[in-house]
Amino acid sequence: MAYRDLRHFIDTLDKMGELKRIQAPVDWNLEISEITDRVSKQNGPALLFENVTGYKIPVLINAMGSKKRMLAALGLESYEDFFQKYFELLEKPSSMMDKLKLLPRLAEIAQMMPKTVKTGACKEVILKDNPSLDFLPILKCWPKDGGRYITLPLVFTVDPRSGKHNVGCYRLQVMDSNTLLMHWQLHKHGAAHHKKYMGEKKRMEVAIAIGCDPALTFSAITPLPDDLYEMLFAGLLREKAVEMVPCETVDLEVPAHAEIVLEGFVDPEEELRTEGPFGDHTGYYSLEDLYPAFHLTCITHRKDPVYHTIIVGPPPQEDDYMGQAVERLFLSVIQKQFPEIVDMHMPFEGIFHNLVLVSIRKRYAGHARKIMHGIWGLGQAMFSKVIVIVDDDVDVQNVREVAWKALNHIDPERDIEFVMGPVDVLDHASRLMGYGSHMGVDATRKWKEEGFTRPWPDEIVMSSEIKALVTKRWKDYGF
Ligand SMILES: Cc1cc2nc3c(=O)[nH]c(=O)nc-3n(C[C@H](O)[C@H](O)[C@H](O)COP(=O)(O)O)c2cc1C
Ligand SMILES: [Mn+2]
Repeated sequence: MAYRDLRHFIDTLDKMGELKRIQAPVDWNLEISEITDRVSKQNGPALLFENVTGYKIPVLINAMGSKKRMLAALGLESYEDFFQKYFELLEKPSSMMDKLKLLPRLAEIAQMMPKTVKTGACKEVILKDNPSLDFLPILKCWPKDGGRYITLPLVFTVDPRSGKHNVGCYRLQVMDSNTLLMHWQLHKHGAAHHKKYMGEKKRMEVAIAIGCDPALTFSAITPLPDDLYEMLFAGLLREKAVEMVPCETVDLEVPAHAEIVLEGFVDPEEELRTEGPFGDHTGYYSLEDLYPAFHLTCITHRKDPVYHTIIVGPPPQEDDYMGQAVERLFLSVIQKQFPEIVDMHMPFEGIFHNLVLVSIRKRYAGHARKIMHGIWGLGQAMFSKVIVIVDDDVDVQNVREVAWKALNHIDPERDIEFVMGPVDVLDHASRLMGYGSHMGVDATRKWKEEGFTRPWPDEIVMSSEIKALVTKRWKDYGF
């Protein structure tokens, strides 16, 4: 199912009883942030602040801040089966009939490709003369933040060589009424594009959409492979093409139903500027660093736009549910590569990739280590800081069970492996920014083929007859 736009999703949240409208006047400066943080720590609803002091535009926040709302945002009942219908298309059809059956499915998928339309609601107001960001209720999230940040933008860029499009969600620091800083980190596709423009000394056009169908916003945060266009992925999620409109002042397209669109450019000749600090999803401030400036050339928006934003900070928060959706959706994709993986879990406290718990069906000596290295080689999973591999009798969704069994099963000197590699730019402990160590823990049972010759003890389990008897007699005991 597809939402037409963000307000269609807001209406749906309202009908689900998952939206709280707040009419009391609130300040963009830290107040909305503190309210939202408290609400998200209490598993509270999505919030629509309708009266932000000094602004006419309402602020939507915490819209995807629970598993229920995140699933609703993607129009899914569960994450686990989502890719299955696409995998079927990749399997070799066994007969001519099977082949023929696939044709309509392929035609359906062709219908999900992004589609250019002439115009859309995002063009209701077009501001080209001295456009200014001043009408937007952009938040300052945390006390030591370097300024106000647009935290949930969809940033559209094009590779100057291949012409391929990308969308990433990269926070934008407001410098003044028409300048933003582009926080695309080193390993991200936006940064790769920027590097090419710098190399060729070419002006880099950028378009930013704020407030879209949440399937589009989610696609912008999803770690997709290079050159896989996020708007195509969004089309697959919503099973309907994303309608795109050409921008006014740059040669890019943006979602036709966006609430607000910012157009502009990055000048390759200009020096990078200091961005940050920013209270980040690690629960710490990310430090200052150098990022390029974006110069605004045009704003288009709806007549009565909604400003969609998010705060990140100590978990649990809204972005954890986005991370969980990525984990659950992409498990089946990872299992295509590594069918021996039974389950995978990144607990919220591990901020996505600091702790990855994986259970496997172990078939050969060294199998756990092969999986660790496989994960370190997969896209943004390269950031995985600590990977713990357990056998398939461990439920990785149960962190207590993992801790109990893994800690019993390891001989640390033998079972822990350190490797060097790229680390997340936000990792404040690594020896260098973006480069450091990773730890793999092989917490599987050790085999004689791995040099372990002592007997391995059985796990304690009561016999089923006695269990049944005690269950039956429970009341007799006086409990
Ligand atoms: C709320 C939120 C804010 C984010 N902010 C940034 C950011 O400022 N810079 C960044 O590089 N990635 C940020 N990310 C992660 C990227 O959106 C994510 O890595 C995405 O895959 C990037 O797209 P790309 O792979 O096309 O570069 C953020 C993610 C979320 C959920
Ligand atoms: Mn990308």
